[in-house]
Amino acid sequence: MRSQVPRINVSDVEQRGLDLLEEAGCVVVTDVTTPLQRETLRAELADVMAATPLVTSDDQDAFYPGLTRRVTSLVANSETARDFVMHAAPKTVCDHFLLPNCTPGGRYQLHVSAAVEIGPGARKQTLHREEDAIPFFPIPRPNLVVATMWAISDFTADNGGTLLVPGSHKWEADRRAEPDEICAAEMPAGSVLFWMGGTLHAGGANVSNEWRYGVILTYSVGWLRQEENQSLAVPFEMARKFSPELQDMLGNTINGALGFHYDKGLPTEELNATAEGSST
Ligand SMILES: O=C(O)CCC(=O)C(=O)O
Ligand SMILES: [Fe+2]
Repeated sequence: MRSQVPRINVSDVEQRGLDLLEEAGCVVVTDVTTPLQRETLRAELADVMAATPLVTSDDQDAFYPGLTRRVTSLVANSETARDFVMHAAPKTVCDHFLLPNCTPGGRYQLHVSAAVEIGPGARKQTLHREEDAIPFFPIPRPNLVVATMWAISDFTADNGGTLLVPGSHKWEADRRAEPDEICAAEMPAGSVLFWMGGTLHAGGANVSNEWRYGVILTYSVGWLRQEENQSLAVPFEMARKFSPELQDMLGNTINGALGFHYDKGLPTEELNATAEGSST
């Protein structure tokens, strides 16, 4: 039988979602965002999306396929994306899978943020693991990264819905996925796909006439180098106004001694030195 991505409601993340993620390495969670949030996010990102050209390369080995568009720095670009980053559903998942692998008293952090559009005619991405960027640890390995894809439009097998290989987070590094082990995460707008840093996946091919619009947010243990440099992505003056929790999530904190040796204090103290109040 063709494999499938398990699906649960947002109210079941703690009860069932964690076990499903452990077993399958991926799960779709429905009813996470409202239509108003998705509309607001689209409006907040509209200008930067319009100013960002489509990938035009037809290089079949390129990580980003042609006819796709990718806008990063979402924390700086969208207040709604900030709410997504700090949402209770990823918190439940990351507390469970990442916190045990953080330094004592340390945290996990935002690793990558991007709005990803896949246009009609785009080819599929190459299967990969989010943890491919991290050397040294043999695969399978302890959980270092959790990934989420927020469906802003519907995701279908035809419009580029993310492809997953359930169970592959437990595979040896050199095992290749057979065609019947790969499935598309079909989900209505408002859902969020979660997958583990070790799970094989890819953006799907878009053979439809519509655009697929998703927001990818990934999280990593705080002692890792972030894939997206959040200290540069979010201007200092802006980060100062954020809540302490969001500032920490951007990596402006210490993890054991890591991050400590800047003026021998908490980076957030420096960040907040002249803050005139904070809000998310
Ligand atoms: O667009 C997608 O569905 C997946 C994107 C992805 O896996 C990535 O950019 O790492
Ligand atoms: Fe990926």
